[in-house]
Amino acid sequence: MCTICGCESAPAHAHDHVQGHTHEHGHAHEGDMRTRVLQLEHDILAGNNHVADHIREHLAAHHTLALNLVSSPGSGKTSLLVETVRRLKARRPVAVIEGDQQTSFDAERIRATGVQAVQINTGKGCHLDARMVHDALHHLPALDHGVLLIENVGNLVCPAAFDLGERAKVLVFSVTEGEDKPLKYPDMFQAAGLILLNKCDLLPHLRFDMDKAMGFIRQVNPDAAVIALSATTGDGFEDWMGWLEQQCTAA
Ligand SMILES: Nc1nc2c(ncn2[C@@H]2O[C@H](COP(=O)(O)OP(=O)(O)O)[C@@H](O)[C@H]2O)c(=O)[nH]1
Ligand SMILES: [Mg+2]
Repeated sequence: MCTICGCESAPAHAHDHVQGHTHEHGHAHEGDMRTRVLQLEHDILAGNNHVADHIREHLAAHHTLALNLVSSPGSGKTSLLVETVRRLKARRPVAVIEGDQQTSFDAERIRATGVQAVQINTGKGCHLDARMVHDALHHLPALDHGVLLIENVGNLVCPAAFDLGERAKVLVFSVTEGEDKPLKYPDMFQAAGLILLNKCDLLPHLRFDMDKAMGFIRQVNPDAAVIALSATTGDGFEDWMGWLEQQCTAA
């Protein structure tokens, strides 16, 4: 179970048992229940972090840059990845891990570019965890000096808490979502190392206040790089590809 939202995610290395005492009638005190939930959450995240550290070591040994793309559903992660791998594949080894509850549509969109993709279906799960990524890596070749792009399940809540062994979380925030999302989902905006402001080609048709959005982003995350772009027109891609190259050098 995902202890963040309560959905039926299969946790990585979760301890199924939770210690906690019940009183004589067999009912747990409310305080005990809270302690048990916190302990379970702690165990799940600790187990996840352990696997994530292992992935990070493996990727570092191959000088592979891993990025975890997070966003709400439909903000343009797959469109962005398709355009990105098209530009990147001639220069570096690249592969994609796709996470969705159902279907392999996104992996098929990536494979159409000639780049390898593994689809993970999480079923009722609301996020990818490190164990899923670890298992998916067994289906991909080593990407020496290359890039592993992971598209997480569309969800602005739970994926914020799960380290997948990535170098950075890249948050795709499209201008059709409204300026207020950084304040409504601060954990995700805080967790991001880079924020891609997508669908900027639509700005003339929207009442999206860019200054206000930037102000809200800076309230919750003063440090993340922010790049405005459009996966449809390719505007802004030079900056995004430049950021990727810098990260590759660092990896
Ligand atoms: N106008 C416009 N539409 C976009 C852009 N990026 C994605 N879309 C559209 O947004 C919808 C969802 O895109 P998709 O890549 O599947 O989003 P995902 O669910 O985050 O992977 C699709 O209809 C895309 O064509 C963009 O930059 N501009
Ligand atoms: Mg997608």
